[in-house]
Amino acid sequence: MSTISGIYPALVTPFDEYGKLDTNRAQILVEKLQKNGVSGFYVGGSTGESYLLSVDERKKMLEAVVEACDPKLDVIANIGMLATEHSIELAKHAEKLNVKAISSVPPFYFPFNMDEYFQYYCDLADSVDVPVLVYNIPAMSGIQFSMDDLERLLSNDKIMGLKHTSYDLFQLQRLIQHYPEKTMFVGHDELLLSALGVGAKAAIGSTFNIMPEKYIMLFDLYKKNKKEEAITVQGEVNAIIEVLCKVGIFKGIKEVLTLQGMDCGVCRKPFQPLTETQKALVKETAEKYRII
Ligand code: MN9
Repeated sequence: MSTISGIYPALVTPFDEYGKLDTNRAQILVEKLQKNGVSGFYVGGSTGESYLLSVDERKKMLEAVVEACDPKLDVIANIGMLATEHSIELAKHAEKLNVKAISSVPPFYFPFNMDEYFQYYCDLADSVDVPVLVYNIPAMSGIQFSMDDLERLLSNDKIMGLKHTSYDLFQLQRLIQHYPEKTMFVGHDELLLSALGVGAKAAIGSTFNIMPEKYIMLFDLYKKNKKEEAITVQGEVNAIIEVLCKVGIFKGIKEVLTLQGMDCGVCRKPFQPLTETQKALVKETAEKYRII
C-alpha cells in the first residue's frame, strides 16, 4: 500500500518586477506552505509555468526549493521536455538533488504513437534511480491515455503512479483499485473530496499555493467522517476556483498571492496581466471566502 498522502502544492514560479526568476521568493513561499502542513511540493509543473522557463531557470528553481524544503517533506520534480535526451538531462539534475520522484507530461506537439510514449517513460525510468510519476493531463498535453495505455505504463515497476489531472473519476477509481501499491495523485483541486471518496490519498494542485489550510481541513473532515462540513469546504474552494478559472487560473493564483503579501510577480508573456476588473473580481472573491 502506498504511504504517500496529503497535499502537494504545484508551486508557482515567482518572478521579480523585471520578470526574472526570484528564487528568494520561492524559498519564502516554500517555508510558508510547509508551516501550513503540506506533505511536499511539485516543482516545475503547469502552475510553475515550466514551459515558459529556460532549462537553467527550471534547474535553479528546483535547487532553491530543495534547499528551503524540510528534508522530511517530498519534492517531486516535473522534468518533462519534448526530446527524451533533454528530459533525461533534467531528470539527472533532479536526481542529484535527492528528489522523491521525477514526473513528466508525455512529450506534446508532435503526434507520437503509444509505443513512443511508452518508450519515453521507460527511457526516463532507466536513466535515473528515482521513481517516475506519469503526469496525465489530457486537456493541456492533448494526449488521452486509455485505461490499457495507463496499465501498460504502470506495469513498469519504476513508475510509481500518476498525477491524474483529468475529470475522469471512473478511471481514477479503477487505477486506485488495480494498483494499491502505487500513488494516484488527484490533479484537480475541485475534485479533491470526490477523489477521496474513490480512495485517493494524495493530491497535487495549483490552488494549494493560496489556501492550503482549507484543503488540509477537508482531508481532516473526511477522515473524521464529517460529510456535511467536508462538502461545505469543497464548495468554498470550488467557488474560488471557478473565479480563478474565469480570469486564468495561474494569473488568478498569482494575484491572490500578491493580495496575501506574497508577491510572486505576474505570469510570463504571452500571458497578459489581469485587467482591473478581473483583479477586483479576484479580490472580492478572496475576501468573501477569507483567504486574504
Ligand atoms: O497541478 C493543476 N492543474 C493545472 C494541478 O493547472 C493544469 C490543478 O490544480 C488545476 O489548476 C485546478 C483548477 O482546474 O484544479
